[in-house]
Amino acid sequence: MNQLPLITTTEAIDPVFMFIFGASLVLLLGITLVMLFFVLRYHRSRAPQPTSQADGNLWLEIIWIVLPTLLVLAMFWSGWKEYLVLRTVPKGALPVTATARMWSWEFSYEGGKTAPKLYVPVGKPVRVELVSKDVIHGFFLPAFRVKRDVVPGMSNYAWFVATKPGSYDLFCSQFCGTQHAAMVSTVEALPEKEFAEWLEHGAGGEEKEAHLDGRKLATEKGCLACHSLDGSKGVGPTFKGLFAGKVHVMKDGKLLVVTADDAFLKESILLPAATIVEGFPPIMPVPDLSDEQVAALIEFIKSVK
Ligand code: HEC
Ligand SMILES: [Cu+2]
Repeated sequence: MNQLPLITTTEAIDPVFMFIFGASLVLLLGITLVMLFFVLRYHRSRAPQPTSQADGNLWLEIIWIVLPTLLVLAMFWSGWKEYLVLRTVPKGALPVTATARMWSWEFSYEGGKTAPKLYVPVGKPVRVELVSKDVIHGFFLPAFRVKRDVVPGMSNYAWFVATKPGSYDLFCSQFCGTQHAAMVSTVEALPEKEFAEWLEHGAGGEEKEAHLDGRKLATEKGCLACHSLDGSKGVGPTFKGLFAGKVHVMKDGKLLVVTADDAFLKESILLPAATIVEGFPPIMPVPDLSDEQVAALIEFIKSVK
């Protein structure tokens, strides 16, 4: 861009890809053509009897050992060199934490701002810390040639730089459960000024407030991946008509009928394992939520009638 000749992850990876792809293509065509030629030239109708018997050819053998060895070493070397680019975060990169959970992404910035999309400034490298709250997810940015597993309990990272403003796909590349396909988001690359504005104020204030919007929160925190709002059974029970209704639960190994009041909802959200709704597996992840967020979620669940 303007100052340093910063090599982007795309610039690092594409030549390696073209080299390996090109070498494979040349070999594929070369071997196929020679094979076809031999099949025709030495067809039984043309050459009914073997005309020569070669026991070996030292030079041929040396060539077909040395050339492929050099070729695969060259592939390794170019791949390794550019892999190091992927693993070496440029100085001054913007730190962002990507939190993956079944089945959503949350991106948080220094200063506490969070967003369901990965906002980044154009021209500035971004270091993404990869955190999983439950199972193995995959952080995949095809446009930037970045793909890295997000493993629970393991510290991992990726970096990239967007050189043009725009919206780029962000996928989860590891099959992580029934709603895996819904685990999509985008990288929103904004010009540096707009990004600074977004981070500081503007949309910032709104988003902070919006955080207490229960519906939005339920989407961002991934609740709606498991809980429907229309009465249909998902991975978990529907939120529709849940409040004040009767729920059959397993608690301490006993089957009970309880009323879904505030206290029950709160416990169900904060300690999912304490009471298990009958007919559902005990797989709800323990969310990490502030008290206000829990209150907003409960208000939201009450509103789904
Ligand atoms: C991975 C899927 C999954 C996610 C994500 C999830 N839940 Fe659940 N949830 C379940 C399952 C399964 C149950 C039923 C078993 C149990 O009680 O633990 C459940 C039960 C509940 C209950 C009790 C429901 C009832 O009918 O009595 C509430 C309330 C609830 N979840 C709220 C939430 C909220 C709020 C979030 C988001 C912060 C959330 N869940 C995220 C799977 C999920
Ligand atoms: Cu995933």
